[in-house]
Amino acid sequence: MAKLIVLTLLGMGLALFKNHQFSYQTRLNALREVQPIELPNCNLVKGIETGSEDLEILPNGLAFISSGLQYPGIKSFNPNNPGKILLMDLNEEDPTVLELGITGSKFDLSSFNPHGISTFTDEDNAVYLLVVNHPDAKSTVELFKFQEEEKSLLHLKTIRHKLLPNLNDIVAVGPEHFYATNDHYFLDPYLRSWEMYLGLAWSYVVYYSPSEVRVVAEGLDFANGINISPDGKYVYVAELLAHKIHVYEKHANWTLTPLKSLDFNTLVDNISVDPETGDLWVGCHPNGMKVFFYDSENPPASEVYRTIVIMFNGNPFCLSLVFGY
Ligand SMILES: *[C@@H]1O[C@H](CO)[C@@H](O)[C@H](O)[C@H]1NC(C)=O
Ligand SMILES: *[C@@H]1O[C@H](CO)[C@@H](O)[C@H](O)[C@H]1NC(C)=O
Ligand SMILES: [Ca+2]
Ligand SMILES: [Ca+2]
Repeated sequence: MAKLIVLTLLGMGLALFKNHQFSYQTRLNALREVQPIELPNCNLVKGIETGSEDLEILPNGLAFISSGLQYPGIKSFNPNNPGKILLMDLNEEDPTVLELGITGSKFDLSSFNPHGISTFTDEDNAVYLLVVNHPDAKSTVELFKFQEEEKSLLHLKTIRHKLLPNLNDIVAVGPEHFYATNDHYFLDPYLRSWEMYLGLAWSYVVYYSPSEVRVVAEGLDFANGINISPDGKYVYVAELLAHKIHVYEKHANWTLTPLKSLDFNTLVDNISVDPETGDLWVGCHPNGMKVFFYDSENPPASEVYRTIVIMFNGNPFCLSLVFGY
């Protein structure tokens, strides 16, 4: 009898494990393969050998690029050097990148590890760049003022908070006000890997301002890119391992209510919003297994989706279509 029970429990355990293994593969989209596509108007921008994690374009055509991220579990092309913020002028015929100098006495350049970025322009046309930073595996938001003449960033402030433990991306809604995604719940590397492996979906979104900080969305399986519609009414959050983009309605008190979700067959990462049409341009990883288990012989691909946003009775009704690989 005892043997039968042991055997049954073992069988149940194994079935659960196989089931879990299957859902883990599904979450990573491990079986997806893509073929390269020729894009005639696509040019390699030289001078960004250390990767580009996020990109933000100002209305005047100046683009900020965050480069050199070191992130636990992801292959780094820049293991021994600090990261940087690059500037690119898209008005130029053949745009090149320039590394922005950073000024401000209190900022530690040697541990700079920039991740998601966002800009905010105030009524005096001062441009603020908010940067998720991971100095020594911690999470902070660095607030800079862009000095266009000097082509530099003046460091104003470092923001830390217990509700901002595992930041990935931010979207600024004021000079010191933003929504941010935490891609994990746990800080401890061991607990973080179990959290991801088990698919606990404890990742969440926070609203931060100097006077108020609160969780505005939760229950996400690796919250990643975040952005806002041009009219400021909707917030978009990419849920990497559920292959979804969630559309939230933003209220005057900064809380969010879920409106709808879009399904993709890819791991959705950073989201850019077209300032004129409101369409979403989404940077994605077709196969997460290849991202988390990097092999230079069989490198992970990436792809871009354009999601056309159509308003219907005042609500965003979305249609998603693939743009290219
Ligand atoms: C989006 O993020 C991924 C990595 O997380 C990166 O490979 C890609 O270049 C980023 N895309 C943009 C447009 O920032
Ligand atoms: C925020 O505003 C929304 C919509 O008006 C309301 O439903 C919600 O209860 C408010 N929440 C808080 C915490 O004030
Ligand atoms: Ca961003
Ligand atoms: Ca990201």
